Amino acid sequence: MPIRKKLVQTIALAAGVVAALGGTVHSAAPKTDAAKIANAMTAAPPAISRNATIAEMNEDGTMKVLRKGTGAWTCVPDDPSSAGNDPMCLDPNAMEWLHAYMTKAPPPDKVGFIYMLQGGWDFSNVDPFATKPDGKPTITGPHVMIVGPAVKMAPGYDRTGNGVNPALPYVMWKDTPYEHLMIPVR
Ligand SMILES: [Cu+2]
Repeated sequence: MPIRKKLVQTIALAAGVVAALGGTVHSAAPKTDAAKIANAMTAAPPAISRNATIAEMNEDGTMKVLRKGTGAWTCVPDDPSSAGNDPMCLDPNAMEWLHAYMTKAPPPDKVGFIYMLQGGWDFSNVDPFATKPDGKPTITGPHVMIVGPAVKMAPGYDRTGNGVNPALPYVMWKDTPYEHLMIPVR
């Protein structure tokens, strides 16, 4: 998953980590509302993101709507505090899940679905609230996510945690309330 606390230290740290890994620093995070909307729309197929509401997530879990949509989906632009480009599009249940995560509340007992077709970048595969690395960051390519407590009942997915092969389907944040399936699509 995505969205971390937008701490200045985190940005500095992420930049340092990525530089240390030989990657490029994520300096292309969208700045204007128009750029944020365009970025958010790349998370899902156009048929979905075209009509989606585009909203930024504030640190306290509230939303700032950048564009009101007519469809059921919400797309969120890249989180500038993480090193990767990681916009996402969420169905209504997944929005409730994300809000629960942002406010550290128990997620609703619903199944939600999220597109992350630009991929994801996470400090930790085991700690939902990590703001610094506890190993190598988990860098996942284009994927979709299934979220909600029911995910615990889906057997057969890799629960390695840190060091997982993110090219294959796996469980992120296992044994936490925010455990979810990461399913690569390319
Ligand atoms: Cu993800």
